[in-house]
Amino acid sequence: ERRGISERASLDKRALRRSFLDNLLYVQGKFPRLATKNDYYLALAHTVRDRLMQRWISTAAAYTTQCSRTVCYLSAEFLMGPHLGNNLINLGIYDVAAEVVGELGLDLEDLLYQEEEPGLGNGGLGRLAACFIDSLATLEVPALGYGIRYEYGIFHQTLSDGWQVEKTDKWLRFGNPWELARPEWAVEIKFGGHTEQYTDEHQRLRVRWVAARIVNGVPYDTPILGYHVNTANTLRLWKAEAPESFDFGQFNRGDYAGAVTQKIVSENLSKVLYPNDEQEAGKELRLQQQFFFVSCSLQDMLRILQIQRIPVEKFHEKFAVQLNDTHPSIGVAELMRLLVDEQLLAWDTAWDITCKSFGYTNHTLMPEALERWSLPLFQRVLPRHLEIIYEINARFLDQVRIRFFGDEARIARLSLIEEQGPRYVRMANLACVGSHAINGVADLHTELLKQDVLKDFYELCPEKFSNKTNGVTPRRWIVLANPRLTSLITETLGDGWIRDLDLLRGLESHIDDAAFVQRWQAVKRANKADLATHIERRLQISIDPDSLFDVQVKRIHEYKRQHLAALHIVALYCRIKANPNIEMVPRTFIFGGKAAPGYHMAKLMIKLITAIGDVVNFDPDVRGRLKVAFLPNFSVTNGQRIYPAADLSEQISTAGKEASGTGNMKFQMNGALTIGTMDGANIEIMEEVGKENFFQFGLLTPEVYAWQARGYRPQECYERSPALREVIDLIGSGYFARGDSSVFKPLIDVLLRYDPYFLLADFDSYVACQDEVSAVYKDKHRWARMAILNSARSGKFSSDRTIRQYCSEIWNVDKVPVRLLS
Ligand code: 26Q
Repeated sequence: ERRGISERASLDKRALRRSFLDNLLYVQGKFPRLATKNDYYLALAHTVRDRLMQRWISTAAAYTTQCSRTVCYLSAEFLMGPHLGNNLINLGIYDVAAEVVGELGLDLEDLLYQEEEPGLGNGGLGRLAACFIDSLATLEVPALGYGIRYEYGIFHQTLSDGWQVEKTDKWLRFGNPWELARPEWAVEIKFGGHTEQYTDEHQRLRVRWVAARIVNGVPYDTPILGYHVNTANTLRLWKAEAPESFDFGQFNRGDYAGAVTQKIVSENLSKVLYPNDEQEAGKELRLQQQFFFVSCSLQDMLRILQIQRIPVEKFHEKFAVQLNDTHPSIGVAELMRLLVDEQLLAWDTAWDITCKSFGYTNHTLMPEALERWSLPLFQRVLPRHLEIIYEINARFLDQVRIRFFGDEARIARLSLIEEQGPRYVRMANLACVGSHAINGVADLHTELLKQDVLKDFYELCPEKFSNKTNGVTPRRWIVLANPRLTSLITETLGDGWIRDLDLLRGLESHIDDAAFVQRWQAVKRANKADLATHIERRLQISIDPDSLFDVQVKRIHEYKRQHLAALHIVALYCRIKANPNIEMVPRTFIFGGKAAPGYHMAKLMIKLITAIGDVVNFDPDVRGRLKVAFLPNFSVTNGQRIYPAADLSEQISTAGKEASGTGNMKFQMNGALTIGTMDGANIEIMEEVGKENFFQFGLLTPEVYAWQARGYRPQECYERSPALREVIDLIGSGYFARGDSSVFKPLIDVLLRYDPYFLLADFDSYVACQDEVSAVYKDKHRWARMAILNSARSGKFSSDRTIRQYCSEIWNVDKVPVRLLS
């Protein structure tokens, strides 16, 4: 029996080949002759999965026997990206796996691209959660990621005539070899109905929640292996199912169809990920989803306490529960309900436990993005939680009144309930009151939270606030995405940098080594050639790998200002049209990103970029000096091809709007230079690399505020800048829309009348800065040295650093090394 485990989990080449062929036969039911690429992918996935199991079980055993303190990361989104390549790297068998499949006439990369990525997130926030669970496992910290197993992830984006078209993301179509259903740990979740008071056997007044509807939550577990360690933590995602018994009333009355309808309604709960769409804010199903996964997760934690025989009063000693934005913040009220109504603890005891358990991370500075739920909706879905929130609020405001007697305006701002006009529950306020720690995701963002968005909470409890600047995992974003760079760095420094990214500083001493710089340039050139081939295949436009690759990939949003980059392209185009022989550094502009389906201006921004491309790419006057490519369906998978091939990283949000950004860090690590505003983590990137290695432009946050206060007139910028006028007029004329001046009118009108994101104010500064970029790029050697320094100084932006700070400053949790059981 012992030999059985070790044979099936062995990492040597012979055993891998044996497993691969066995799995093809016994899991896929195919001989090599009939096997499809997908059969081979799944056979390899199961080969890797077999090797994860032993580590997963050993990890669970270590945590259970040691009753380890555990991080529970609650997130409505986990944007994981494909698992196979990452697991091969973390197991240390990527190269040997490539040999095994190679000897069978297959290409490993080809098989990796078979995997449908689990796109269970919108963008930055969901991808951050994925980087965090990678780092937690690598740092050997006991952790559970809790979320929703959406049947449909973020929509698949296609383009039709340059307009975005959404397709459903059927990621589970061919099955998911990485997850294991655990129906034995299913929980019941209540919705709606009403509450009743009753007196218990000790004559104490208690509340009972009589629900209108019950839904089952079934956990699906995915192992998350750390890099070169035995730790395999768990990502536990909940699927909603109709309880078998609940519809019998209806069924027995003969309403079979009604019972089936109920089943469909229940299962809708985990059906689809909501795009971060203002249109969709306040939707009932979204609140139900949030409560569903949070209640499942908290009940799961109580079950774990029970099996480890830990008294419920020690909940906060066992678990550190982190709220990824306000999406799971209903957890504050739900934990109170579980502790008071079900575990029968006294209110004060329960409140003490709750506050000591939760931490809250804020990810936004946009006031309109703060989550609120209308009272009638909240009452309808969660009647008991509304009562609990009223009670929390009454006690909280009593404390506030002691500190700020008579300051009614402040009390109204701090209240969990918004009372002016229609009434709302304010989820950020609930998260702040119910947490012992509140953090922003970059230095500037945290400062703005303290001065602005959460000012009143800061003045009440300054000690709760701290900054945790975001980071990204170098395993996925360098080792997996950029194997050429990985080889070069490892040959130069050894492989220690993969777990300790600060060691990249060692590259600085090679900056005068001509052979090293040349190899560096060859790596970038090869990555660019790969991406050029990919673009040519996808978009049927030719790309010059020696042109400057100028890249902006991220969700499409006005505050991120993809249209500012578009204005710059048009400015360059105008220069060429005015003087066809003008000398110009050839550039390839690469864009990617999804627009929320109901966000019309964002969709128009995509149309503008593709329309400019359709003119510029084929105008003979341009002579190939400018190319514009909008790569459809930006995703983790596509990001892995794009970041390694970038020369220039566009991080051009209006100062004070981007909480952090994380794409900026992925570009930097892969040796792109940044053109950026002093926003989010850009500021810290510039601090690390030095001003001389960063292209900074644009208004600073206080300047933006001052312009706003003075009354900003974008029309004046337009009138003052001839270059800007020419660009705006050309777009406004319909030049990029076959003469139809109506297409881009809404976009141009907003810019000239309101320009809420200060594009016109920043235009001249941006264009001047881009001219500086071109001047530097002409000196290829200088550019390469700057790029090397950017990479060498990216150590701070490893999510390992971020997670160490969360562990010591918020979670108070230590690592628990895992011994392999055999
Ligand atoms: C809200 C209500 C209804 C439906 C959807 C949503 C929703 C969903 C996702 C609202 C926001 C999000 C995602 C926000 C997000 O990704 N924020 C980004 O977080 C990153 C990680 O901290 C930062 O780097 C980015 O600056 C920030 O924009």
